[in-house]
Amino acid sequence: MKGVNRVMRKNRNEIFPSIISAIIEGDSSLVIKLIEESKKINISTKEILDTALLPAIRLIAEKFQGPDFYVPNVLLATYSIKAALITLQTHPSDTLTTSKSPSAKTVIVGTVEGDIHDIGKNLVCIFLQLDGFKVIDLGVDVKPNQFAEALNKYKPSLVGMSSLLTTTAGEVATAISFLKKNNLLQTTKIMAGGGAITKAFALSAGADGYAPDAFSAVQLAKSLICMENTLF
Ligand code: B1M
Repeated sequence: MKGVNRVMRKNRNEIFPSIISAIIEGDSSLVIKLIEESKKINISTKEILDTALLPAIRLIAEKFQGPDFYVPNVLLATYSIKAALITLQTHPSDTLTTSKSPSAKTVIVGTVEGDIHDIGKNLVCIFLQLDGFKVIDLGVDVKPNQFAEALNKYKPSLVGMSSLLTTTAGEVATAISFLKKNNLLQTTKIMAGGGAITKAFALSAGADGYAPDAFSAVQLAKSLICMENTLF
């Protein structure tokens, strides 16, 4: 009830800081209500992402380096971001295309084996979905054989691999070489990204491209599978 009152008083200018603080507090139900409220007053998904979710994500990363924000706080905050992203996915009306389009290209995305970071990967998924790709999210700690099974099952145009840990960056190369060995990359491209990956590393690991952030990931996905005309 308290959360509902906090929602009802919001106008366009107040709503973004309110979403950010609800995320930092890890209050998922309030985040969902605020996102619903934003959509009711016709705030676009892109504006919510740019003005609330991305700043909140940056703030979580900053606070995690500080003295009074611990792993449980990070986890609660990240659940709230997930809740926000899922809520946004129920409002595809302001996007240019949707993954229900018959010509939607399929992209498989996963965080590589040994790594459970998924905030950045989830953002990449949602940006791709908002642009009309059909996204199959394999989650985190994805083993080479799981990528292979998904390739066989979904026949994607592109596979995205994310890695945030220096210790797991090598798993990108391991997974790519497993897929190549099994002849699964004849018509499928590979894109890599995440804090532990550089362009040079991605290319040396056998990826076709590297993207430093979610927006660039969409541009790269389009250029790798020759869809430059469907603009974000
Ligand atoms: Co961890 N963590 N963490 N962590 N964590 C980092 C990554 C770290 C840099 C923190 C630090 O020490 N300064 C460090 C890695 C150091 C290194 O190896 N170089 C680290 C560590 C060490 C660890 C543990 C080992 C800690 C421990 O237990 N001792 C452990 C590992 C667990 C595991 O994976 N096995 C761990 C655990 C965790 C939490 C569970 C607490 C939590 C993850 C929660 C979750 O994801 N559900 C967490 C978090 C939140 C972070 C930080 C604070 C934030 C990461 C994040 O979400 N950033 C991070 C420090 C930091 O980044 N300042 C840190 C925001 C996100 C939007 O950015 O993920 O970079 P990012 O994604 C961007 C781009 O990179 C890109 O687009 C995204 C959007 O712009 N991108 C792609 C990402 N994937 C892409 C894929 C693409 C294309 C672009 O194509 C496919």
